[in-house]
Amino acid sequence: MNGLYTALMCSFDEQGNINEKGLREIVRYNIDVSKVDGLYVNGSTGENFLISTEAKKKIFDIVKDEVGDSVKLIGQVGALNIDEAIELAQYATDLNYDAISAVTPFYYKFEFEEIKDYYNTILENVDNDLIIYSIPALTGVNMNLEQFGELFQNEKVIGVKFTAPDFFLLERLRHAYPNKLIYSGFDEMLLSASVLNIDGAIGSTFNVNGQRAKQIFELAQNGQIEEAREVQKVTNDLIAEILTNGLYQTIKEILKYKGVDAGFCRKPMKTLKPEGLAKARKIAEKYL
Ligand code: HMN
Repeated sequence: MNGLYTALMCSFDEQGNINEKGLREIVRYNIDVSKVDGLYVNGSTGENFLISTEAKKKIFDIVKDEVGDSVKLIGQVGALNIDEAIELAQYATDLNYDAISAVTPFYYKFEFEEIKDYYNTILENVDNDLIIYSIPALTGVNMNLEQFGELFQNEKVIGVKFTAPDFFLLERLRHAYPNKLIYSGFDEMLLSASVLNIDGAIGSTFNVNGQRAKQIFELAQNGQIEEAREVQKVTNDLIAEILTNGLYQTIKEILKYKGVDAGFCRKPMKTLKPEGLAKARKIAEKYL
């Protein structure tokens, strides 16, 4: 399960329906051009929290059908409705997803014991491994070293997607739990995380910048830090421009520039205006 995983985008039409042809093209681009090691399906980047349970299942189906066994698949199933999380976990498991992942429950201020119970309850109901999805900036859930350790006591919890700029905690986690998988979640910090000996990374910008991300990760693993820094510099120039123009919208426009029918984002996400579209095209021409 090591390596680079794209946090997969989904193509939607202007009404917000899944564009199956476009989704398959995004999958193919990631596998054939970016050559990533796996896909993280129905994460934030897949606009998972904006779509119905049926749509989530349909995306799991289409992606598995397109991928077969060619790369690893992690299915994100986390939901505030725990019954939905269990249903999706069982669904992805039946489709032979290699692992599931679940975001920490958010919105309500859950106590840690409640968060632990959420993970253990999902896992009592599904025969698969799970990767915790920790993204404090979006969920407000900050867990410390000991709390991660408590979650890791369940042997079906095989790792964490660590999307936080806390390198002290990341370093502590790495040394405390050498047998758990740690994936870095912020693409702009990939090199900094890689030197701490992470097992892989999961990122949205890998949809278009997967080749550079792989280089950064592999160069860092080989100790070629100076070379890795240069690739991270170009990557961060690209990410900075994407972030100021609209993250998911701009990635979709770059994919379209590469001939991939990436469609639109679902409301309430914005649609790019002509200036934003022009800017996205400039970014694509400059970096890809
Ligand atoms: C997912 O769940 O879709 C991703 O794994 C999330 C991933 O960590 C991305 N975070 C968000 O989009 C909030 C990053 O790739 C991020 O987009 C990137 O580092 C730019 O900031």
